[in-house]
Amino acid sequence: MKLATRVFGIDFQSPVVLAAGTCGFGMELESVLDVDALGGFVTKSVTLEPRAGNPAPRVAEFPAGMLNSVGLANPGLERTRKDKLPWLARNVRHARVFVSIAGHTVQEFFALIEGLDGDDGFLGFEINLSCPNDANRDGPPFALDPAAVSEIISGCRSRTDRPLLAKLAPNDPGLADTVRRATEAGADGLTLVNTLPGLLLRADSGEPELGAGEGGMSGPALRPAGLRAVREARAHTDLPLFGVGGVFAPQDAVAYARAGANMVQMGTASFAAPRAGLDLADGLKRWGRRHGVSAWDDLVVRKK
Ligand code: RRO
Repeated sequence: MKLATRVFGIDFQSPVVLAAGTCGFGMELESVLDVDALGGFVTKSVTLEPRAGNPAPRVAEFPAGMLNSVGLANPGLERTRKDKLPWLARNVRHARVFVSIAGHTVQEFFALIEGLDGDDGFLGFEINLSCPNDANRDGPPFALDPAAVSEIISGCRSRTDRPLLAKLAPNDPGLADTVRRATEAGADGLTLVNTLPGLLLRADSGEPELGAGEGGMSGPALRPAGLRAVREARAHTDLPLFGVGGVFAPQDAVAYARAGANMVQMGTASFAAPRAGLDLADGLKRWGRRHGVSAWDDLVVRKK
């Protein structure tokens, strides 16, 4: 099966992208996998200031997946520019890199775009509107505030010509409206979905398993939420969609394509096994051979 695909006018060598937060800035995986062989990857979300992150433990497993509250640990804008982007510019030729950005205010998103846009080493931005673990923000993530979605995406759009992905939430009761707003505000693609808010408690003490208390759930249990969100989004937009949530095996990626995803992002699976993204691409080729499908693009369901 031919995996190469073209979205928003850009060629990707495969539809498999590593999700934000699971591959650092690429260089952290250098010794375990050739990141340049991936379709692409999304960096850890970058904030204006460096963030140490939330108290340990930041990750807890359960039989159907994982709960995390990393708390946006990242080097901040200036160190990202100085220490991370130059490595990407030198080492990544074929994989498409998206820098994830996360503001605590609308204005911070704009400052991040302005601070990063002139640098080399990446293709586009993923606007993280849906982090469930931001202790510095009162209230729900921006993705659940329709006016904020419009304001952030249109403000980012006016500040960069690079591709912009908007990363949306799985627990959005107004997803159709959010998708419409992100589309009208000038996003080039949508990433669906971020993790789902959750809580794991110790039976003996009743204490949360994570140091921060609540977290975001990912892994196989998130797949139905991701598929539902992608299919609903596909009914309301022609934009390229990046499906994420429980992508482990080739059939998971194919299910996302059938829901309307042009690309898939892998998160929890590659957290556990860093090579999982490359293995998934190999598995997709075999899947196509077995099922008589000659191109990934033939699987992707378009808007009716
Ligand atoms: O850093 C995190 O705790 C985190 C982020 Br920014 C996000 O977008 N999604 C998530 O599950 N964790």
